[in-house]
Amino acid sequence: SFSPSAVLVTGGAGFIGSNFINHFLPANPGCRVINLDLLTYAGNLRNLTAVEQNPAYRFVKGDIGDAELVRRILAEERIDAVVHFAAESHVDRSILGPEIFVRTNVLGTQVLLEESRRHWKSGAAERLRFLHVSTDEVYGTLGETGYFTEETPLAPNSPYSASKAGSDLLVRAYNETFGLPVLTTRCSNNYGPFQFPEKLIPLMIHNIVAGKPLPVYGDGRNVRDWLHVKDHSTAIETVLKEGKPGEVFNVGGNNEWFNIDIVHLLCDLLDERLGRAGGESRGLVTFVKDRLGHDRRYAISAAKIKRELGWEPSYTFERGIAETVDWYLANRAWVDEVTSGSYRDYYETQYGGG
Ligand code: NAD
Ligand code: TDX
Repeated sequence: SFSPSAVLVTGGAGFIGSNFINHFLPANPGCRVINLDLLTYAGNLRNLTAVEQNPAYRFVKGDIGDAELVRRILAEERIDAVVHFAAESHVDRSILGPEIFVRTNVLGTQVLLEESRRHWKSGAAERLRFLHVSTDEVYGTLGETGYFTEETPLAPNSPYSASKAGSDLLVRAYNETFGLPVLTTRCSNNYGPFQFPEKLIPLMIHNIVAGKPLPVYGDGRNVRDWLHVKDHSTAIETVLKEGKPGEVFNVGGNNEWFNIDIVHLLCDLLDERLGRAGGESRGLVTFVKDRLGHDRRYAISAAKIKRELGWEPSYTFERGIAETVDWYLANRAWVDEVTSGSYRDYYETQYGGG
């Protein structure tokens, strides 16, 4: 098993990256974590107050596409593992403006790979591992049956997923061509604390609390598989330490839901907590124009990671979603902060006011 001594985490101020650092740092005493994040609209240092005083933690504000900066961090910090989260991550934004998705997700990943390869070749980190955090969306869409496996051909349908697939293929090529010890994880939809309220679950929680319309795309019968972000973090840690370089691991929760059922569940949980009459918030549901290229169903087989590495999710959805709702209710200040400013412009463009 591989135990790193200094991990470069990219995108560690975002939703999953911050949850990963908050989990990994206390769980791995003796290992330093350097968080490189550009602090785009999606990055928030308030996600990291639990670790900011930890002497084993350091934050660097910067772009993964800045080769010189990346080179300096890898050398100065004697990095022996890279865990790569940094990306543009929202499908709807990729439809409004694809260019930044290619720049960050494809070109940014290539710079990180190239600098990691040089660092590794220089002998500074013989046992370097590069873990690329990807998504089930690279496999495209499923009909009513079947599952994505690691052998499913890539067939991305949105600019977001196409840019992630591009990065996955570069990661693969750096392993095949240069032998760089890479690992790729492809996870299903995450939920949990610190998720930006542009994504389905926190957006709906936010709107229910505010009594605003709940915009459900199309017929609401698209299917997603939901995994608690802490379970994603333990999967990444497991793959980093135990995975065989060159391999891909799917990660999922075996927890498929129609979007409309998730929205109804959130309505009911919040009616209870806000002292509203049963069914009251469901009245806010509004079916709106479908997302362009909207993938119908994602479902992932996580059989390989379970079989080979023994990883399994620990949260039941019932517990995870209730805790998440309670977290958002207890952290109104966090939500207010991230939904001010540029978020308002995005919301206006995507949903037309409100
Ligand atoms: P997020 O949008 O919440 O966070 C992304 C982070 O990357 C932000 O902190 C942002 O500031 C940073 N970033 C963006 N561009 C950067 C750049 N050029 N240089 C440095 N930092 C930059 O995203 P997330 O939901 O936490 O997703 C993290 C990763 O996990 C992404 O690669 C995403 O594709 C993947 N993923 C997400 C999900 C999901 O359900 N959210 C599921 C599977 C995989
Ligand atoms: O307002 C909405 N109404 C709605 O019906 C929003 C924001 C979403 N939806 C639907 C679209 C999807 O079918 O809900 C589903 C989930 O949407 P998102 O939260 O935007 O997630 P998704 O498009 O499935 O992508 C997510 O999972 C895979 C992450 O954003 C990606 O980063 C990850 O790779």
